[in-house]
Amino acid sequence: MNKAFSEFDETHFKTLLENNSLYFDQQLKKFLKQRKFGILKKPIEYSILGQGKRLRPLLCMETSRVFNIKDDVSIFCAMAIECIHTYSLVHDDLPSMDDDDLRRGQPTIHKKWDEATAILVGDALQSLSFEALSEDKFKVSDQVKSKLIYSLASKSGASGMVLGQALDIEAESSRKKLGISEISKLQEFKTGKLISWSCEVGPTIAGETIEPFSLYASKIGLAFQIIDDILDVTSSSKTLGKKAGKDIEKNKATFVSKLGLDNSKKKATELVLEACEAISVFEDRSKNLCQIANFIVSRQF
Ligand code: GRG
Repeated sequence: MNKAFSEFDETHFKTLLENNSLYFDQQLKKFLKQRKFGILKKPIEYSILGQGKRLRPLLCMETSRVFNIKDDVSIFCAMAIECIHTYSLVHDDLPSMDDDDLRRGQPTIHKKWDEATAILVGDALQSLSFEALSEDKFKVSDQVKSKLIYSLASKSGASGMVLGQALDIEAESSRKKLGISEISKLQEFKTGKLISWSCEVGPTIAGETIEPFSLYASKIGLAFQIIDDILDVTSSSKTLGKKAGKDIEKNKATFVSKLGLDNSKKKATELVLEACEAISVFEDRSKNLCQIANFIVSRQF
């Protein structure tokens, strides 16, 4: 592969992410405004209109751009995945789960309001995700729509992200420490499944083969988690917008505790190259996806 193609152009990526987030946030606000949430309006908006990186929406929209699918079509998938992702963060922060006080640089929902509100906000966001995908304004065929709804339900539910979370909780309470292949498997479910759905949006809407995008997703999903483990050790709560140093505090088996910092970084860098290779058949049209993969390993937050 052409090296220049896979090199990270930070300025280009920043502009791409900023423009995408601007459009995404505008559309999301419009989508939320059309609904009546009563007393849940404030906590729902607080959870989802915060400082998220909007990486999964960018993946939905960028894999769609590979096939010339317009942003006003892929935006419904972008909103759907961000709703599920935000629900997972709100529930993950609950005292019965990871018990966190800080998320996206602000107090978690159960701290700002209470536990019942946090549970309900998560529940509401999950339903809202499927409202976005079943909207009449989402102009794709019924077949594509039901394919996307089915795959998101399956990847976020008990055979996807929720299973990953259950395995993570089980591992924390077990005395037996996980090995690298078990950590990778757990992460494939916990973080990987939503990333994989986001990357498959473009080819699914276009009716094209998803394989190169699934491979790309599996590489960036793993790289994302490795970097998350690295940042937990090397960064601060202020920079991350969530509590740092939690893995050591919980004596958790992570990529860093197993491989060390340098080897973890090396592994993540290799995965980025493999991710870019997986979609290189799309040549110039996959350039931005390769930049996203690079951002995942160079990110500081
Ligand atoms: C509670 C059912 C349920 C599932 C929770 C994804 C998850 C499962 C929990 C999140 C725990 C965590 C911190 C995982 C590490 C990877 C991850 C998903 C980080 C957060 O994603 P970012 O960095 O967050 O994309 P922003 O805020 O930028 O959107």
